[in-house]
Amino acid sequence: KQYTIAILGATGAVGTQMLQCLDEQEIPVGELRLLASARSAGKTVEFRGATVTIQEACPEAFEGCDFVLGAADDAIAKELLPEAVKAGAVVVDNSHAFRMDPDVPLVVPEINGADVAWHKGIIANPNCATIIGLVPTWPLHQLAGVTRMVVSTYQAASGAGAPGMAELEAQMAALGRGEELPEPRAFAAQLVSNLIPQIGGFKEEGYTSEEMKLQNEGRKIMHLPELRVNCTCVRVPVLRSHSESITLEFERDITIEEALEALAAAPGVKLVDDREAENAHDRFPMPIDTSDQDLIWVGRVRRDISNPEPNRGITFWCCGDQIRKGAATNAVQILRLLIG
Ligand code: 2RA
Repeated sequence: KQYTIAILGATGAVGTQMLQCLDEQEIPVGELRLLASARSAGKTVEFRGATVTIQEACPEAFEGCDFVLGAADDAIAKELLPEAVKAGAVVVDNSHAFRMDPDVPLVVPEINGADVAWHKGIIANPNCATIIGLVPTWPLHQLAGVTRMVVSTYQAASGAGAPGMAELEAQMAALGRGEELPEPRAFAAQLVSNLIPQIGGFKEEGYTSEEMKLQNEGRKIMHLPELRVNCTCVRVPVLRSHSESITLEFERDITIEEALEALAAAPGVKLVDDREAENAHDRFPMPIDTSDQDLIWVGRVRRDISNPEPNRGITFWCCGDQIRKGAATNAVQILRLLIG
């Protein structure tokens, strides 16, 4: 069977990556509709040897669609995706608009793929930092029951969208040539050789919206309503991979050997943890290793020596591509679950 599939927000970093993932994951596409703003309408994109013309996004564009991949911002998602459901399409949305809706499954296929069964038209793709942190957390939870997570994230400029990446590249190039950073100190100018400990707006108790997502989405995805999470999200001058330092607390004993064995076998994970290795690339994961591929690389796995119980805490480091597994790849993997 071939499907009529639309991408809403087809020209952004995530929408463009979704197109590539449809091909990579061999999704049977009969008709492809690329929907974007009026500004992009009329431009063409190649897909599997055919030229596809970008159309302006509007409710009528969903007529006859089997599936819609949402890669637009929250406001456009809220406005248009319910129209897609009304037109009979099943939606996989990457925005934050529907993630916490009780009628909307929030899915990481390696963790709770079965939740797609109760969708009512929309399935939400989790936040990139949530996906990247939970893929390696899940196998350890299955072993020993996670009760608490303390996380620090080091998030790439790509999370701020394609303009953020382009700006950072330009600023880095300018620095490389020893030029002055141009004023005004735009997003990237503030970022080069700097760190910004704020992503999203400030919410309760001084945490940002990005930091609360890991707790709120983590509880929903892992079906752990009591999970306790303390997260600090930081923007760093890296192009497209997020990194995270994660300390987990468990309700049952887990040794390092058990943790390493579980991570080595975990779906979606690549374990890179050899302190004796010749070079850093084999010693631990780094963003330059994980960009433009779909696995979450995990390393620096060690017992949490600050936990009063000798085998109830594990700390590790992980890196993953924010645009791929953090967004587009995960969404198309959900689509694959729906198609079978
Ligand atoms: C960020 N997770 O990294 C947010 C949105 N992609 O900026």
